[in-house]
Amino acid sequence: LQQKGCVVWMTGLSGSGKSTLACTLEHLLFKRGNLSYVLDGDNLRHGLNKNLGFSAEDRAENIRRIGEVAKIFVDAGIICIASAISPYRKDRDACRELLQPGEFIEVYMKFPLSLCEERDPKGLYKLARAGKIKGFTGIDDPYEEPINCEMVMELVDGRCPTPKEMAGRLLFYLEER
Ligand code: GGZ
Repeated sequence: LQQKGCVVWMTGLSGSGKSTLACTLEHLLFKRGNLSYVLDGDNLRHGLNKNLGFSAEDRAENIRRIGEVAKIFVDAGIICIASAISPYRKDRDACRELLQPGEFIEVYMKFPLSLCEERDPKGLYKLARAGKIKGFTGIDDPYEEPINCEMVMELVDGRCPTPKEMAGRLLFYLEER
């Protein structure tokens, strides 16, 4: 049951599987008796961050708030799983700076835009391609890839690892640390 708080920060395009992986990891941790909490960008936009849109400034403020809340969880000894596109490197790095070395585990969901767009769980890519949503990440808004992140999730022989496989890998990482 022993655990130390940390932040598992998932970054990547819409439809890259951040929320699903966050949820799967939370379940795995719960089964092991570890306390965790998911901070999901899209969910928080209904409450804490409901006054924010998708301009670079608003995304920066969105990520700043998620980072500050995540820090509170770490202080409480909880494993905080954050999932937000967090497209700007400097915003992610600022969240890392709030924590002690080793407490911020950045996970890049490195799946091709074509795959995310094919999934299109909410039909948002379709709307973005039709010009009905402006400034959609990956379409007409930037995504800055991590340079030195702790873990990269990607295709293996053209196949996407399952959420369980990815969560298992993360769990192993957390156990080792
Ligand atoms: C990107 C958008 C946009 C635009 C609405 N760009 O896949 P989703 O639907 O459920 O999650 C996305 C969510 C992004 O919120 P985040 O808080 O993660 O974004 S950020 O970290 O960049 O602040 C997507 C939906 O909101 N969505 N408009 N223009 N995603």
